[in-house]
Amino acid sequence: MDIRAGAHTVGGVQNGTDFNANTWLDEGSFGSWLGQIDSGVASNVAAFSRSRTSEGVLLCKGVEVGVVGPTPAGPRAPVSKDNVSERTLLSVASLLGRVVGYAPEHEGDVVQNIVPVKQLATEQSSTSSSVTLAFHTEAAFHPHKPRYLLLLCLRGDPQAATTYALLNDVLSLLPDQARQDLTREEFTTGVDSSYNPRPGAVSKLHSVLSSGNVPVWCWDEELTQGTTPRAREALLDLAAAVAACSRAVVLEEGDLLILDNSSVVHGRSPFSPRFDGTDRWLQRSFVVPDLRAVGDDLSGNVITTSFS
Ligand SMILES: O=C(O)CCC(=O)C(=O)O
Ligand SMILES: [Fe+2]
Repeated sequence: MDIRAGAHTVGGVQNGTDFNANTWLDEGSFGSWLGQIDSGVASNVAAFSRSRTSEGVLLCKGVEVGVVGPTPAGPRAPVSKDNVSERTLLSVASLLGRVVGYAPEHEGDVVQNIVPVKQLATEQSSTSSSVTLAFHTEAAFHPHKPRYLLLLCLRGDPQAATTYALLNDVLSLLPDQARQDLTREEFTTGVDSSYNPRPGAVSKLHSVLSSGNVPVWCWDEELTQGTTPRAREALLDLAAAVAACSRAVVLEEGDLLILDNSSVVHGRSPFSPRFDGTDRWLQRSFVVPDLRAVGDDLSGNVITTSFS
């Protein structure tokens, strides 16, 4: 972790008023920006995506975010900024696979503004603030969950720590019995409220750990439930192991944090926003390895699976 990459300079400031990141991605017109990604960032990202042994976390420092106006009051509120951060984020994300949005979430935006929303301060969602955001695999309930998520910090908050735990660390602490029990398909995960689910909607039965050579993790501390006594017992062991090897990073302006959603769970500490345009502001993008696997649940770059 903590790979420091050189400053990323991506050309002139543009007026963002008519800029739509989804359209831009659909047209593939960011191709010319790919060549402008700082070579240190590009090679670190490429090595990260190739490595079977990577820890699953890459932090690039000093990434250019352009001219950033006040933090908006919500993910889809108008913003006053140029397009540099969106172009940077999409260009780097496209090195890892196919960038996607999810229709119910932020209306399918491929670059999402993650900002504290006053009315949602206590929710278990990325726009909360006054509560601990529990550890989760991003969209753990989703059949087409992202392989990677990218968090680019436009404005930091010294109180807000992004927390995470690496599967390798957790496995070293997990009792053998729990590890075995977590590989059984005896778990369900509730559908996140941001996906407008029908009441009580849950995923199909799944395992929390895959049993292959390179284990894959699918767990949401709040939403994953065991359907048998041994599954529930194993979840308690898992939560204890994760708590014991939790790590944290306080994102600062120009930090780009890339998480491999198959081997890292993440969350966030509480913080106290002022809701005055100076609050923490991240931009987030999601990447899947291959759009073909999504089948019919796709419109452009937006995954349309419905849970309602
Ligand atoms: O705010 C953060 O640091 C992470 C929030 C989160 O879980 C997310 O954006 O997916
Ligand atoms: Fe998340």
